Amino acid sequence: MKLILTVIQDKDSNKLLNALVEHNFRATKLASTGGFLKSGNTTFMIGTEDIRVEKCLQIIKENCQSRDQLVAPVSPMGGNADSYVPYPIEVEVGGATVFVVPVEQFKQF
Ligand code: 2BA
Repeated sequence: MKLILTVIQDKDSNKLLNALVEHNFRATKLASTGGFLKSGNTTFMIGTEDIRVEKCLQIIKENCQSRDQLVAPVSPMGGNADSYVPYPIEVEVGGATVFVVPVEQFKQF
């Protein structure tokens, strides 16, 4: 068994959840925050049999798209201003960041 952990954009979360349920995957949706942008994103925990991992990855890929996002600059508070960029910069936020982790035990009580 594997645990698939995937960080996606909030905008794609309902679409992905519906597609997972439609294909009989069990999933838990968690509200998360990206460390770099410090803005909300969504993390899914999906436990599944090894042979279904590829299908799950395909569904994630099909339902999550990358987008460009503007990052507002944060002015330095009395610190070194050498690296300060006074205008917003654009970063490409990926459709999905995925970790596939082996599961030692799966129990439900
Ligand atoms: P954030 O940390 O908010 O990052 C959002 C986007 O900002 C990243 O998109 C990347 O394009 C950019 N970025 C992140 N750190 C950067 C840095 N030090 N310098 C320049 N640009 C940077 P993605 O790479 O697609 O990541 C989307 C979200 O996935 C991340 O949100 C984070 O929540 C999660 N994530 C990505 N890699 C991860 C990892 N290795 N471990 C845990 N979570 C990860």
